[in-house]
Amino acid sequence: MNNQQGQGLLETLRQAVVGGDVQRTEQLARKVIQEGVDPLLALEKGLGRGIKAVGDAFGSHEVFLPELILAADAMKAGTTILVDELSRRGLERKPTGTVVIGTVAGDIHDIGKTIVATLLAANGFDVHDLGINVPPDKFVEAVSQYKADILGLSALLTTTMLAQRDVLKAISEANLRPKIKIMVGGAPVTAEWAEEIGADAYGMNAAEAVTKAKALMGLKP
Ligand code: B12
Repeated sequence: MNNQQGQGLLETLRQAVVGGDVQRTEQLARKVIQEGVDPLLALEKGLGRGIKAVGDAFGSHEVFLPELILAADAMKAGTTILVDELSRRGLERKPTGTVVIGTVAGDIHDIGKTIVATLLAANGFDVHDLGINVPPDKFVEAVSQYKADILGLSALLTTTMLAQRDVLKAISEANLRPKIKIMVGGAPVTAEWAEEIGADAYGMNAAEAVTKAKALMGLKP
């Protein structure tokens, strides 16, 4: 498949998510793998662009919650196929570090967090994904249990960004702060916010999350 056909496939993938068409999104995600298009590119430039367009339309009241839910279902279905492929490709690597990751309390968005977790695993990290709506004490427990090197906190709502700060506080109170590097992300999160709450790194997307995680481990990108 040449570059132009690849771009065309990414555009059809974007449209399938916008249309909330689960079956078509799954078919196209399989086609991405068969045709040798980079799954990460398809996640970000195909599925990701689609869901962001619907999110923006939802924000400006051009579409309503049922359409957003359908688009999210299509996005998740396509993500599962591409993420499985990324995991399969990363299987033979040696662990480069241990990561605990989750979406903070009050927040149920998990598509971006799951992509980050998968890409970290595909890059050799041993990843423990705690899921969504995770309270601070669960993060503390998991960091000790798995002797994690890095803690990743995802938040997609401006209100739940505050819960990232609560987790940092709980980690300090449990005297774990010197042992762990903390990385934050999610659409409303910025590098300035990361600095304000005393996190060690901010990742804008899954690729940057991997680069930053490697840097936190003292490894080359
Ligand atoms: C899909 C979606 C949903 C789905 C979630 C499905 C799921 N399983 O995740 C559903 C329909 C359930 C949903 C529900 C709601 N949603 Co919603 N949702 C979205 C939407 C459209 C896309 C999010 C997404 O998946 N993006 C695609 C992924 C790939 O991108 P990402 O999440 O940003 O992740 C990337 C980076 O941020 C980064 N990253 C993410 N996590 C981490 C973690 C680390 C450690 C690092 C380093 C990096 C990193 O890497 C990822 C990969 O590149 C956004 C719009 C938007 N523009 O973000 C609204 C949005 C986030 N939702 C919004 C709202 C308001 C809600 C609801 C409150 C709606 C309601 N009235 O009920 C509920 C919230 C429920 C709750 N308590 O959490 C608002 C938030 C407004 C705000 N600023 O607070 C947004 C911005 C829509 C809008 N424009 O109004 N939502």
